[in-house]
Amino acid sequence: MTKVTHRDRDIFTTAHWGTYRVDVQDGRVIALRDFEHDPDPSPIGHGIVGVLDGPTRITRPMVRKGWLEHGPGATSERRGEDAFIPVTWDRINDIVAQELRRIREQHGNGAIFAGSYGWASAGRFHHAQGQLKRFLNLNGGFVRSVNSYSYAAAEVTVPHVIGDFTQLVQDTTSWASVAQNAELFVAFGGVPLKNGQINQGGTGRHVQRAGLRAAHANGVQFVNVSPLKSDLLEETGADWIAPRPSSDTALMLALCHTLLAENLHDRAFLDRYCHGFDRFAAYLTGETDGQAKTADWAADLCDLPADTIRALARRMAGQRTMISIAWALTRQDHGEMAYWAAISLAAMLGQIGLPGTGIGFGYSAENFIGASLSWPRMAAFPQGRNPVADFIPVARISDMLENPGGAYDFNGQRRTYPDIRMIWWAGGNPFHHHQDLNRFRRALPQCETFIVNEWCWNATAKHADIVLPCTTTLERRDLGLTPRDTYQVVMDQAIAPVGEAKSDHDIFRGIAARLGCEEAFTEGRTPDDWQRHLYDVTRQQVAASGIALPGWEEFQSKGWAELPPPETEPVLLSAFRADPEAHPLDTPSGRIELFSETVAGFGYDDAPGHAAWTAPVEWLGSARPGELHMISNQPRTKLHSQLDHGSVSQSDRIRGRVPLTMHPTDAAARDLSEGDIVRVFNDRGAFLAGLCLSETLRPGVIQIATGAWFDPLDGQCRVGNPNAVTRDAGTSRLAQGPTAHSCLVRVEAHTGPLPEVTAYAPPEILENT
Ligand SMILES: Nc1nc2c(c(=O)[nH]1)N[C@H]1C(S)=C(S)[C@@H](COP(=O)(O)OP(=O)(O)OC[C@H]3O[C@@H](n4cnc5c(=O)[nH]c(N)nc54)[C@H](O)[C@@H]3O)O[C@H]1N2
Ligand SMILES: Nc1nc2c(c(=O)[nH]1)N[C@H]1C(S)=C(S)[C@@H](COP(=O)(O)OP(=O)(O)OC[C@H]3O[C@@H](n4cnc5c(=O)[nH]c(N)nc54)[C@H](O)[C@@H]3O)O[C@H]1N2
Ligand SMILES: [Mo]
Repeated sequence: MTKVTHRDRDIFTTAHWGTYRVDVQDGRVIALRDFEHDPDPSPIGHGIVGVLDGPTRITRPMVRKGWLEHGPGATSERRGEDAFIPVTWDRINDIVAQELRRIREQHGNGAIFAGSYGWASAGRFHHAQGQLKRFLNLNGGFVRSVNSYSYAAAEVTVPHVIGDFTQLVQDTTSWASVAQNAELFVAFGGVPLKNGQINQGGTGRHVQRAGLRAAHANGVQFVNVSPLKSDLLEETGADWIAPRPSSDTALMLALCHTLLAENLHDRAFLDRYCHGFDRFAAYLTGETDGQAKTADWAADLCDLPADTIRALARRMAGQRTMISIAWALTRQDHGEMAYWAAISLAAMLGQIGLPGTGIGFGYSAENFIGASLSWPRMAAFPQGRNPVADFIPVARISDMLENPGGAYDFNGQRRTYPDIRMIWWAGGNPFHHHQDLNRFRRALPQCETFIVNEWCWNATAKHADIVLPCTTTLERRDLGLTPRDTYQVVMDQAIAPVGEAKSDHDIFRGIAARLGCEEAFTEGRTPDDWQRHLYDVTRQQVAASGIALPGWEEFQSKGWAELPPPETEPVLLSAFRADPEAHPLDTPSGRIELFSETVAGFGYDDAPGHAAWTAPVEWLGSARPGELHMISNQPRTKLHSQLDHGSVSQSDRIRGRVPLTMHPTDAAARDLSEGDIVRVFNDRGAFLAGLCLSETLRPGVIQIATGAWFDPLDGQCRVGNPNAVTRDAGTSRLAQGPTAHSCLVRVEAHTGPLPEVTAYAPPEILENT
């Protein structure tokens, strides 16, 4: 058992949602205390107290009964229903090593899928995906996934238009610059404070609320373009415009058309900094397709008054304007085009690259966006080289499992789906995050062996063949080093590992020993050695950019360190604006491509070479009577599915079900009242939820947060995971991103006895077999 040592200072931890001091009594965590330097701490972290042990905790290695008794593949359709048999680490290491060998010999490494998408936990060393990938790279490699569920459509499209997307997100103009320089902030998808609780890799200083407040106090006016009024802090006094969901591209095109028709566009900017405006303009005027993209045209599509659209265009042209575009707009049918349209609109306004104005890719999304950060380069645990070149776009997993050898298009490539026999997940929860989970469940038996590293019995663990129990961050030492926050935090081990749980690193080390690559995996370093090494390398690297981090001992004894702010406030694309010849964009023309020959050359009917409107398959414009548009956005009480079983996430449940918000008119039409248990359904599946009524969302739209632990019974989730009904299809042939937000459903009262929630109970575990 790992020895827990406590220094003469408080125990610190950091997570994607905050930094805390940990109170431990008799070897158990009894409370977390918010970090005193955080101006706006998040309650999310407190949800962990109480679930570190107990029935939802996985305490021993487990093998699914049917898999153990009948071998790989024989009973795969029993996944999610079968019992589990606990085994020793010795035995599980043998089993996993042998199965990995078998798959490699019989099918090759190209039959192993370990995209393993997911947020795992914060901490620079104990990063589950990094550990898994390093281990598999030493064993012949694996099929990976590319891009994210967050914004895949933008990751593929934006580089064709204006440059590397993640770099643009990192370079976002700061809140301080917005407050000082903008007059108008138009937020497509709002800036919901619920999202700013999160920062990938650790959070010590929540700044989103202060950023909004400072801008408001300095006179910046806000417009919230969203189906939800609550997507913007009430005290900003934001105007609320609520177009039909998934119609933003039409709205933005009409804003562009109005600018053009009223000669409000910045010709000089378009000439100097952009490529292909004439081609785009020909589309706007209808020269190319016979349909002018006027405000009247968009009014019908967006179900907004045309005058509202024209007035917004004039206002944006008349004021120093920042456009913010939520990542949610990518998670829709044709999500590529909302981003291209927003860039085109910002280009026509001509304010890109100037302080406080232009465009921002996701002020809505995470705390670090718009925070003033210096972005030093930090060391990462090396993953090695993957000998397998094959990959899939991340959200195409069910397609892959259903069509081995099948062809598909992606970003100009004609590709073939691999024939996958083994899937390994560490640090993600596909049975929460993927769309149309009933389809995913039906497709999963294509793979013979599904291995999952997890600490809690969520739906992914329950659907596994082999479960490797991992520790949480509170049961191991780690490093909270992140460029996305000013605070760098030690991550102490607060308690001993629960049960027989091991860190992902130790799990892979044990299997590596069976496969003869333990030394190559660890390089002879213990986890503590690795952390010291990563810290020292980071310290040297940041010193090169003039930033001083304390020495190891000082860092350890204080518990945290603070990075200085950047010398100047970040302004997105300011260098390009100052001198486009010296600082060209990473696009074929070096300019903003309002028309892209590259994308046009792909010849995709669903993704032309400029921002364009194509009606989504599912939206209010195609709804049959009684259908509603479901928004399944990020949860306020947790990060995705993490800690869904904890007290914070469970606190807002209505008779054990996730709250679902509906407009009173839609409720009246269905004879539903506040607090009712409702059944939300379509041809793909169903889920139960608890009804909340509110006039702060657009009629015809319902909203439910993602993240509840999937609890299927005959295709119906008993708790309220919206992915029981979402549509699993790519955004287009260009990006093949997820489209969770384009989804039509029906809602009715649940009748009959309320089924028992089983999501938070362990599966059947057979002792002594
Ligand atoms: N309908 C709908 N679906 C969506 C979205 C939406 O908007 N609507 N959003 C999508 C988006 S943007 C995202 S990013 C995804 C998020 O999807 P995920 O990132 O898969 O969701 P998480 O719940 O964060 O999953 C992380 C898992 O890692 C586990 N974990 C934590 N620490 C460790 C560790 O140290 N080791 C190991 N092995 N495991 C650990 C947690 O218990 C949890 O099960 O969901 C997507 N799904
Ligand atoms: N508390 C918390 N914060 C999180 C996360 C979490 O799980 N919990 N997840 C993090 C992750 S991984 C990500 S990727 C980011 C995601 O960041 P976002 O994508 O910005 O987050 P969402 O909440 O999905 O969407 C923001 C808002 O967009 C609105 N919206 C949805 N569809 C449309 C539309 O068609 N048009 C318009 N105009 N608005 C629309 C919704 O009302 C929604 O509230 O959030 C991060 N922050
Ligand atoms: Mo995400």
